[in-house]
Amino acid sequence: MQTEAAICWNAGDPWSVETIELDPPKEGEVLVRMVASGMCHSDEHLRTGDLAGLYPVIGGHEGAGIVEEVGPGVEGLAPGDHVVFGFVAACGRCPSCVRGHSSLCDVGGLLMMGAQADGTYRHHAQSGQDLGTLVCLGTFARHTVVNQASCVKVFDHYPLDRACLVGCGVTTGWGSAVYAAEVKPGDDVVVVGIGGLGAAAVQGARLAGAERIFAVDPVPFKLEMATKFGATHTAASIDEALPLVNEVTWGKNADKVICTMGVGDGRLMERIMQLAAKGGRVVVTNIHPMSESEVTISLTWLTLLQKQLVGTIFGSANFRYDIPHLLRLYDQGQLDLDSMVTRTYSLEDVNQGYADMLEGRNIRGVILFD
Ligand code: CXF
Ligand code: ZN
Repeated sequence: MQTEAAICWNAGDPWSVETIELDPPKEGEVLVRMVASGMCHSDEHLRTGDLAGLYPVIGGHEGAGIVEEVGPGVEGLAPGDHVVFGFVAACGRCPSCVRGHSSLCDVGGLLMMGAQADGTYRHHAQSGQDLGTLVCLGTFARHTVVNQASCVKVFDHYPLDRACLVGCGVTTGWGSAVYAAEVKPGDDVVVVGIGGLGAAAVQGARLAGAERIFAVDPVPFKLEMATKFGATHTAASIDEALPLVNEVTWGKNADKVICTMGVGDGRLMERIMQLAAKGGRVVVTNIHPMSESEVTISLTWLTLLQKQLVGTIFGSANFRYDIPHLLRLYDQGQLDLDSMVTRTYSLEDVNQGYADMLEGRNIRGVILFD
């Protein structure tokens, strides 16, 4: 069939919306008509080359849609089902999955490369050239073919223009606070960077019972939004946050610090570590440029003050559990997804959406397909 998709042909190129050829789903694969796709910063990292990718590639990995066709061997999904994609597929059988760490799934790792599980491609340019799809999803497309291991079926009554957010940003941010940072009741938490991830991390910290939540971002609109999501204090920069956190916590500093900046910067890490209390934990959720090879941290103080520095992918969540769970919290009014969607776009306006993101105008932009 023919459909339309936003392709990045080479690192640095803008998204090019083109008609493509899409093959039917093969063994274990599912054809999905996209309803909505969030515009996460990682797609921009792929476009700029900060995140190494194999080009040409169809972008988008935070999506929700409706199943149109299933390939042989697909279980538990049928045409008409509403699905949200987990951006790291979960097979349910590998050592990580069976130990309850599906964000580290082996099949998910394989599919990250952008080809289907059998190493071939379903998406092709008009010239016939194969097109990869970001993390084997490619949600910047009216239709896509994905592996069943990437799909979770959700109730029909959830609005998919909100549900798409739990496919990456919300689960990643929320899980960064709840699972990776293990925020406990009464903790003091700093969230550095208030985009989609940061806004969800603030909400996760609030739901986990944090006492004080410090939001750090240079954009006043984002700090205003962070306050709406549960931040108790705000700062425009790490330099401004350091004395504020120290004073408000009476010199203890933050039990947990969560890094959710647009792009990580190794030169900031020492000051980020200083935000953490003795025995505190710093969680790195944001992507750093792949080319970055140096990070400045005092490992003496890491040892002497028994601090922890940990990374997390997909908020260390198990998306088959966490996506339906977070959607229930949304349904009950405990998780605010509505305020996270600042603007919506058509697929043709994808480059405008990213320009708005880079200008700090959006918590999340969402592409709506008609
Ligand atoms: C990224 C991680 C690297 C591949 C694309 C998605 N995570 C969240 O945005
Ligand atoms: Zn993402």
